[in-house]
Amino acid sequence: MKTFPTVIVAAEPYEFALRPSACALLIIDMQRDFLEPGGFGEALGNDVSYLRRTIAPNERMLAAWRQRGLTVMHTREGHQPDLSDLPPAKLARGRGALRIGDPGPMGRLLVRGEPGHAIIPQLSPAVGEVVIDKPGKGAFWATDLHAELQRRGIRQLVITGVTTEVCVHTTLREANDRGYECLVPADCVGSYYPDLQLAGLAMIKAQDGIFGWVSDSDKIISALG
Ligand code: TIU
Repeated sequence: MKTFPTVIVAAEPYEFALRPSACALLIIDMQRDFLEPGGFGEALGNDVSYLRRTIAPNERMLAAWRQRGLTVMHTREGHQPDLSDLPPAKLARGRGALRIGDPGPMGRLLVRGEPGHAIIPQLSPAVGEVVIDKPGKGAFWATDLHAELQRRGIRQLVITGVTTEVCVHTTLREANDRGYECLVPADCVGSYYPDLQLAGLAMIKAQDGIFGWVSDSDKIISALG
């Protein structure tokens, strides 16, 4: 891979020194199950339209990373068809009519290989882009993500996807503890709850960047040049 000079991204709580060759774009769980009607997100009682505003900015970020030949990774939340990797406590959670593994209009909810488990077509992974299948909210738990990043010399993550306060936040916190510098473009992460979106972003940059930095897609793409 080409090496690129460090670029300075306008961010909060202060500017982020982005090292493109050491910085992966990590797109969290942009799956039909969370973003389209009839999936797991809606089964939990959520309005999926809140998440759909993240699609266009994620497309722009993905194009920017691909054009420069930089590292892109995707994650998907989901379980084996026999649900052997689904903790009973996760299965039992909530009081909705539908649960993980139940049939829905996009196949069995949150089960690997079902139509709803797929990444939305707008952000389909390209050949060579790592796709991490994860049974939990965090992308490091029970996956090879850390090893895949380490072997590519990745030290920084631009984390996008859904949902802000759930899988994005869990992954960001796991990444922070493993020594990655994390930058989150606010327009590329989404929550079903506007107040939790704001709180999730505030928590990242509070205390002078306790978990990382917050910026937006335009600032990151223009800094890359
Ligand atoms: N429910 C919710 O907000 N999120 C999840 O269940 N998974 C992810 O965030 N991907």
